[in-house]
Amino acid sequence: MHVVATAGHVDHGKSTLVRALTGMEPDRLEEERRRGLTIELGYAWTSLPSGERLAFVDVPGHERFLATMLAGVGPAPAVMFVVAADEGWMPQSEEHLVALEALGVRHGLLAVTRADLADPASATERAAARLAESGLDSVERVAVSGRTGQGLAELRAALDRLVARLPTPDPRAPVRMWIDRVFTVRGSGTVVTGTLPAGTVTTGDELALPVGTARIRAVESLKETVRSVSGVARVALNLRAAVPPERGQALVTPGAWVWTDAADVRITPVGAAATVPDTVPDTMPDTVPDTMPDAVPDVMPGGRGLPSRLTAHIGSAAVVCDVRPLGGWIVRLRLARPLPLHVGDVLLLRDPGHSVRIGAGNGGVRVLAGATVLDARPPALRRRGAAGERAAALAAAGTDAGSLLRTHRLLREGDLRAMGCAPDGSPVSGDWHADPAYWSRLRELLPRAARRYAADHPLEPGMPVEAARHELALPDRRLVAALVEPPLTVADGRIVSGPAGLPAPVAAAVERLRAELAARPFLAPEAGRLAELGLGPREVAAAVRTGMLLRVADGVVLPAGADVHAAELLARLPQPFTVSEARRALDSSRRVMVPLLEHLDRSGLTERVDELRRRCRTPSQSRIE
Ligand SMILES: Nc1nc2c(ncn2[C@@H]2O[C@H](COP(=O)(O)OP(=O)(O)OP(=O)(O)O)[C@@H](O)[C@H]2O)c(=O)[nH]1
Ligand SMILES: [Mg+2]
Repeated sequence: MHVVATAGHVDHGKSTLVRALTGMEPDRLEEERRRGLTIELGYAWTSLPSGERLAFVDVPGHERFLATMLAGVGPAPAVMFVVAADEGWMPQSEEHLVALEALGVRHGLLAVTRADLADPASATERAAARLAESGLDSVERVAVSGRTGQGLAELRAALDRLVARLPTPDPRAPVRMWIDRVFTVRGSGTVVTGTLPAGTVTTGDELALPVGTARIRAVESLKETVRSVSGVARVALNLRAAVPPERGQALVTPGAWVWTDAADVRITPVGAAATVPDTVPDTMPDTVPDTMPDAVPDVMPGGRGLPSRLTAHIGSAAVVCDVRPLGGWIVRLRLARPLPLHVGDVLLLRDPGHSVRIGAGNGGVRVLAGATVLDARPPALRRRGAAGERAAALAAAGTDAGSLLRTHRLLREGDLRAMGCAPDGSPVSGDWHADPAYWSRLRELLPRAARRYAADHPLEPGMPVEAARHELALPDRRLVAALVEPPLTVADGRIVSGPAGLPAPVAAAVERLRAELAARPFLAPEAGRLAELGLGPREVAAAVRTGMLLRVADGVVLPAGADVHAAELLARLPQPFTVSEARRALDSSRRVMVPLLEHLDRSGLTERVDELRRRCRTPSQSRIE
C-alpha cells in the first residue's frame, strides 16, 4: 500500500479530485459539506491501474487549518499538489510548498485541476516552475477536472509512476505512528488512526505512549481487519490503554525512541526565508498585524530573526518551543512537552503569532524553517562560551552514531538506538560506545594519571579505580577497567603496576625481612632493625594492607601467614600449653610470643584455658581458615 497526501490552496479542488479518484467521500463532517470546506483530515483509497493500493490523506487548504494540513502531510512520503487552473498559484499553494520543503518531502506530482474552467497552461507553468525550485524530485504535471473527469486516467497513470518511485520502508524499523484521529467504538473501546511510515504493527503488540503503554487489540487497514500491517500504510488500531491516547501523540516501539523535551537542531530556512535577505526585527510581534509582511523574517546564521518562541510540528504533533540560538545554524529547542524523536528527524518551525490569523488577506508564509534533529539528548550548557562551542561542534555534524559520539564522547548502546543511530563499532566496555579519538586519548591519559598518583601517594599500592574514574570524568568504573593495559592491571579496586601492588622499595624491604627470618621465622626483628630495613610505620602499614606482612602488635611484625603456621606447630604440643612452652616450640622470644598468642586468641586459633595455659582450637572452631 502507498499513502499520498494532498496539498494546495483552499477550494482548489483537492477533495473533489480525491472523491473522483476513489469514489469515497473525504469530507465526512456535516459542517464540511455545508461549508464546502475541508476542516479535518479526510481519508479515501483506491486501486491504481497497476493493482497497487493507494490511500489519500486529504488535507484542508484554508490557511486557518495549517496545523491540520501539517499533521496530514507530515508522515506521508509523497504529495499530490493541487492547483486550480482558474486561480493559479495562491498564498497557501506557496505555504504548503514551503512546508513540504521544510519537512523534506521529496516525492510528488502536480495536478492542475478545474481544467474545465480555464486553460491550465499558465497555472501549470507557474506552479511547475515553483515546484522545480523546491526539493520535490521530477514532478509530473497532469491537467484534470474533478467535475468532467478529464485527465483522470492520466492522473491515475502518473500516480502509479509516482508510487513506483517511492522507497520501500523497512518493515523491521521501530514504529512511530502519529495519531491523527481518536474515537470510541461502542463495544471495542478506543480506536486511533494514523499513517504508519515504516515498521510493523501486530495484534497483541505493546506500544509506548507519552504516559504508559497501549496494547493493540485489533489492527485495521483500509477498513479490513488484519493481524499485522507494515508501513507505509493507513492504519486503525483498537487499543487497550490505561491513559487514553490523544491526537498529536505518537505510539512507538518501547525503548526505540528518545522521549525528549530538548533537541539541538540545524535550521534550514525555506521559501522566502531562504532567499529574501531583508532586515527584520529579531522577534516577531505577539499581536498579528493586519497586513502581513511580504516575506517571513530573514532567518540568518546565528538564529537571528528566528522568534524566541515557535511552534514545532512533527507528524501530527504541534508543540510550542523556546528557541535558543547557539551559533551558526544551530539552535536548541525546548519543547513544551516531550516528543519521541530520532536524530535526523525534521521538525517544521512556524510562528504561532500568525497561526490564529483568520480571514482573507494576501497571506504570508508562516512556515519559517525546517529543523533537523542533530541531538535528542543535548548536554547542559553551563559554562560561558559553551553555546558557541556546542554550535561549532555540531556545525558539520551528521545524523549518524559517529557524529553523536564525537560530541557526547561516550554513549550507552540503548541511548544510541533510542536516538535512531545504530552504533557501527562494538562497545568499549559493557554497553558503552566511545568516540575512537576520545578513547585513544583516554588510553594515553590513564597511565599518566596512575603514575602521577603513585608519585603523590608512594605508600599506596596504586591509584584507586574510582579516583581514576573521577579524574578522567568517566561515568562508569567499568570504563576505567577497560582502559587499563599491561603493564598496568587492576587489583583490589586499584590500578597497580605488577601483581604485588606494593611500591618497589617497600616490596624489596619486605623480601629482605623474609630472608632474615628464614632460620627463625617467629623471631620478629627489633624496632631498630625494622627501621634499618626501611620499614617505618607507614611502610609496614602499606605492606600489611597488601597482605605481605602480619602486624602482631606495635613494632612486632612477621611475614604474612606466620600466625597460621604458628598455630599448626602449637597444635603438636601437649594441650594445654604455657607461654614458655610455646616460645620454645616456635624458637621465639617472650617479646614476640605474648602478643602473638593474644593475636591467635583473637583469631580463634587458640583459646585460654586458665590464667597460664592455652589450647589450640580445631580448624572448624577457628574463625580464620
Ligand atoms: N468546475 C469545476 N469545479 C471544481 C473542480 N474541482 C473542484 N471544484 C469545485 O471547487 C470547489 C472547491 O472544491 P474542493 O474539492 O472542496 O476544494 P478543496 O481544495 O478540497 O478545498 P479545501 O479542502 O477547503 O481546501 C467546490 O465547489 C468544487 O465543486 C473542477 O475540476 N471543476
Ligand atoms: Mg478539501
